[in-house]
Amino acid sequence: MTSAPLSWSALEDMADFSVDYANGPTNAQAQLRLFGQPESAVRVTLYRDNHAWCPYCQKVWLWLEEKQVPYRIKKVTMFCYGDKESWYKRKVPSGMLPALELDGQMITESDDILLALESAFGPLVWGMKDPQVVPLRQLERLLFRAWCMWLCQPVRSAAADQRAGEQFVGVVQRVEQALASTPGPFFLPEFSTADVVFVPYVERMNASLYYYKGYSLREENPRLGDWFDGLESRPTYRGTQSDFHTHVHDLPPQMGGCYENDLPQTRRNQAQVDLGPWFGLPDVAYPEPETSWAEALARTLKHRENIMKVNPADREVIDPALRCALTHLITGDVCNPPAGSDRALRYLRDRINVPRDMSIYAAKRLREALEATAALAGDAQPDPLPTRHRRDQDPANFAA
Ligand SMILES: N[C@@H](CCC(=O)N[C@@H](CS)C(=O)NCC(=O)O)C(=O)O
Repeated sequence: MTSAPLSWSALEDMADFSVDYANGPTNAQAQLRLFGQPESAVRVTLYRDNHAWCPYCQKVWLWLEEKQVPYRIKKVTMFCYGDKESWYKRKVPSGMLPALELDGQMITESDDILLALESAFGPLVWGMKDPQVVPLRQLERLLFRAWCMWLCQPVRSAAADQRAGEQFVGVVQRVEQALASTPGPFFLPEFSTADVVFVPYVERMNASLYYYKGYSLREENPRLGDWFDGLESRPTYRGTQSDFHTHVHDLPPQMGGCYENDLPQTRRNQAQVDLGPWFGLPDVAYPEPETSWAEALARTLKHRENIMKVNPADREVIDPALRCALTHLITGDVCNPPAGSDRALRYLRDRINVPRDMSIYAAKRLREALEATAALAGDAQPDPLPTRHRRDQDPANFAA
């Protein structure tokens, strides 16, 4: 069915989605997490980056969620997308993230933060210095270095790229063996610190190698596949989980560059991550919740003024075009956007961030609706996303 775009207020009426930020499941929007306890129980403040791009922040965030330690969240800008807040530089002169305040004492360095949290609240089953965890932490660093050698060095030749890939896969085999040594999906018999330590970078490896090297870590390695499935059975992990599109475009400025090879598989993977279809990518495998359409709608409506303000198209174009895309998202009806709105809708498509803006399936639904609506107007693509910085994402432009 073809229909006219719904008004903002009609769309509001259909956005039936709400979250208990403080006591509900893990979410990226909360500024206070209580887990059913009174606010007076809060001893911890976590300083993490605005966009949930910082891997070391994810490690501490996931740990706090798993242990259900009540905490406050203060968000800080990373150098690659904006200016560091002066109040934060007074607390942490280097500006580095994450930082944590525990009973008024500031701690930096994610490993030191976890050690301090373990002293105050007990370990997450097996702690950072447990003799079973220490060699796994070393293995994680080995994997990290092999990943950097492959991804973050300019590709000198196809043979050199292949060798770096083989070296990485060699370390992955050791990770597979470590995972195979326990019956369940995790590194030790229960989900623990060891898993938390692997999560941030293995999630980023899965995304970046798929896109830049045509290599699917999650699909090629059965134990890691089970490990990802095990993570996704946990609402804590789901709340911090990002997607391929977000990571492959947030990593280059953070890592100082990500270098692609020119395998046909790489080209195919890049086309799917950038242009869709986004369903079927190996960045998520748990079943889609029924709420993803409503979540995508509600989250977009909440920020629609800023979304339209930063869009390169004029208000007269982006306003009806965005309403068309949201009408299509929530009703399934075809809604023709104004001429010239294809680039504007795809500009937004490229900037949906998971989990900052919404959860992984909601983002896929929104990207699909934006792309389907843009395609009715034409095939114009926006400029590619920048790779040296992401000032297009400067939170200052999105302030209320
Ligand atoms: N060894 C540190 C590394 C932390 C780190 O490298 N943080 C990066 C972000 S992932 C950072 O704060 N960079 C400054 C910035 O981007 O603003 C830790 O484990 O906490």
